[in-house]
Amino acid sequence: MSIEIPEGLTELLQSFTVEVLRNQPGDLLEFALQYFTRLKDRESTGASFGNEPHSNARAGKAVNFLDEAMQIDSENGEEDDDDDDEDFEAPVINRFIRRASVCAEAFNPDEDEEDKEPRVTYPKTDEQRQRLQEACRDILLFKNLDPEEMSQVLDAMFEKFCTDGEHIIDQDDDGDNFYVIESGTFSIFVNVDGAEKLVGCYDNRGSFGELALMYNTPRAATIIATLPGALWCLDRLTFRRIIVKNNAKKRKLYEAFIETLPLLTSLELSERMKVVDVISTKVYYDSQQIIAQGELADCFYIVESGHVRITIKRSRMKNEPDEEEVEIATCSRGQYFGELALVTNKPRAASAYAVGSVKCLVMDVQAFERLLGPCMDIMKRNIANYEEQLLTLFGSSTEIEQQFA
Ligand code: 1OR
Ligand code: 1OR
Repeated sequence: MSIEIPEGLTELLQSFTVEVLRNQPGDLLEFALQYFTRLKDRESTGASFGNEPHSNARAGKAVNFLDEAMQIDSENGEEDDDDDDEDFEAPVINRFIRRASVCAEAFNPDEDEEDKEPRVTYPKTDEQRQRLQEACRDILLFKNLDPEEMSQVLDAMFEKFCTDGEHIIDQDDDGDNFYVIESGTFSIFVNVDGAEKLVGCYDNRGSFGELALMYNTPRAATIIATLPGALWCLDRLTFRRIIVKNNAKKRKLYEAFIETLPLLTSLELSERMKVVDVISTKVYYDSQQIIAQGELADCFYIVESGHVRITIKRSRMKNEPDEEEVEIATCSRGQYFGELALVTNKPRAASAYAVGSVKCLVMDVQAFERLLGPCMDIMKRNIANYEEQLLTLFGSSTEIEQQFA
C-alpha cells in the first residue's frame, strides 16, 4: 500500500530543518511553535514561506559563523537538481571549522582554500527560486559569472525577512553575508567623528555587504531597514569561493585597460583595483538604448569597445511638440558617460545608444560615490565643458541649464 505524501510537506519540513540547524535553538519545541506560528502569519499576509524570519544572517553583534560551519554534503549539493527537493538531506554540522577571526586573514584571491570547502545548498520552492532569480538579475557582481557559478550562488542563497528599523549590518562588525535586496528600503549610515551620518539609501533593488567579504575588513557602513523587506543572503565562504575568485580573473583581464583611463589617474593603484572589483561588463547590440533621458540614474559607464552615441531631445530645448533626438556627442574606448546624473543627483540629461556592438564597464551609484571621489575634479571640469558646448550648439535653454545648476 502506498502512502500519499501531502503536497508541501517535504518543503515544510526541509525549511524547518534548515532553520533549526542554522539557529541551534535550546528549546526545540518552543522554536517549532514560533516558527510555524510565524509561517502561518506570513501565509495569511500573502508572503511565501521557506525561511524563518528571524533566521538572522547575523544575530547580535558578533558574526554568526553557523552558516559557515553548516555544510551540506558536497556530492549531494553538486548533483542536486534545484527544483527536485526529494533528494534533500539534512545538512551536516561541522563545528570544527569555526574561524578565529575573519579580519586577520590576508586578502589572497588566488588562494585555493575556499575551493576545498563543501558547497552550501538551501532548498527552494520554484516560487522562491523565481523571486531570487528576479532579485539577482541586475546585480553587477553576478554579471560576470558563468552559468555554473551563478547556479551555485543561487543554490547557496537563503531568504531573510526584515522588519522596519532592523540593523542588517553594523559598521565595524565582521562580515558574515552578502545581501541582495528583493524588497524594502534600507538606509546607509557611516560613522563620521562619532556621529552616524546618513550617506545614502537602497530602494527596493541593489545589494550590499560585499566589501567586508572581499577585503576581509570590518563592515564599512551600517545598513538599517526602513520598511519591512526581504533579502537574499549569500554566506561569506561561498561569496569568497565564487565572487572573489572571479574578481581575481577580472583584475587580470582589466588591469591594463584601467591603467590607461585618464579619469582614474588621481586614484592610487589599490583604488584602481577596487574599481575593477566592483565593475561588471555589459554588452549592447547595435542601436540598443543604454541610457534614457529623463530616467533616474543608478549606474556609471566606461566604454571598453565600440562607440556610444549621446543624444538629446530637441523639444526639451525648444519646447517643440515632437521630440526629435539630436546627437550631441560620441564616446569611444576609454571614455565615460552617465556621470552627470550621479554627480548632480538629477534625472539623465541625455540618452545613450550603442553604435554597432558595444561593451561597457558598469559601476553602481554607491561604488561610484565611494570610489570615484578623487576623480570628481576631472568630471566636474568636463561637466563645465558640456555647458559651454551646450551654448555653442543650441544657445540657451532653461531646462537643460537646470541640469547643470
Ligand atoms: P560592507 O561589507 O563594508 C557595509 O558592509 C556595506 O555598506 C558595504 O559593504 C557596502 O556594500 C555598503 N561606504 C561604505 N560602504 C557602503 C557605502 C559607502 N555605501 C554602501 N555601502 N559610502 C556611501 C556611498 C553612497 C561611502 C561613505 C563615505
Ligand atoms: P547622464 O547621467 O546625464 C547621459 O546621462 C549622459 O550623457 C550624461 O550623464 C553625460 O555623461 C553624457 N550634456 C549632457 N550630457 C552629456 C553631454 C552634454 N555630453 C555627454 N553627455 N552636452 C551638452 C549638450 C546638451 C555635451 C555636448 C557635446
